[in-house]
Amino acid sequence: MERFELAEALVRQAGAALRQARLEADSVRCKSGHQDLVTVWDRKTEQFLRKGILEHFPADAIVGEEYPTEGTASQEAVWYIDPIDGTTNFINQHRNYAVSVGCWRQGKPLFGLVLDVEEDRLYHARAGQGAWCNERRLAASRRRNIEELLLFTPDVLRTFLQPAPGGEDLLRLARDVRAVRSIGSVALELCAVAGGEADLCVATRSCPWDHNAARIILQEAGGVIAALDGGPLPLNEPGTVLAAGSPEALDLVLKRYGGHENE
Ligand code: 2AM
Ligand code: CA
Repeated sequence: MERFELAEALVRQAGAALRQARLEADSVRCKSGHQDLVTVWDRKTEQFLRKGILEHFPADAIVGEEYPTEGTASQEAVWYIDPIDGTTNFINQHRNYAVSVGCWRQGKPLFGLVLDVEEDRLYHARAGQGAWCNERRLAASRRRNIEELLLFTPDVLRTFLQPAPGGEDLLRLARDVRAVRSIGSVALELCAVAGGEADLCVATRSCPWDHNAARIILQEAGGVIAALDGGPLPLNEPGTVLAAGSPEALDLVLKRYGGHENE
């Protein structure tokens, strides 16, 4: 079995189990605080994905949210997995959460899969082959007028009121765009940009397992993703992610609101 096929089978199985999952009060734990949560299902699902991947591809490396990295970046393929992206939604809403699996080889994208579990929508892309939501081809937005853009962010409070260095002008951006919306899952937010439902996304403190699958989908849909200063988004470090439907829209935002003012 190829890596992509394996990944799709594992993600769909993980999604089916999560749809059936019912949380007991004692299966939720705080990590760094009461707004940073993990459940037994995050752990179980990540174990399931890791086991399935390593059974078929024992020499691959795995970077996931809940367990230490297995292998090193020099290995043939590196998998970035988030068993539940949007854990808070999983707990409180039982919707708007995703299983996210991205695979890279020597720093180059192979494929990304993001399953919107409750909607049973699989966003998927293989490098060079376009981006899809189930069987529907995705195309990112071409809008370029700031006042027409819809800005998605998974964390309204921190993004605008406690901005990361260089993000001090994001509140002005939020006032200038058509509206700000929040799903609460970095992966689903980036897929919304890939599908043209959002024009921009800014996510502070995003981790490699949050965005490395969806960024492949976004790029295959014609969108762009960068660090907040406009530089390339690192593959293996957390940071603020800025995504747009087109290079022109990203440039516009960076010029007018970026940490490194070009005007
Ligand atoms: P998670 O559900 O996998 O933790 C919502 O805040 C979005 O930000 C989610 O995609 C969430 O991913 C992500 N996120 C990652 N690290 C976070 C942190 N330390 N605190 C809050 N959200 C975090
Ligand atoms: Ca997670």
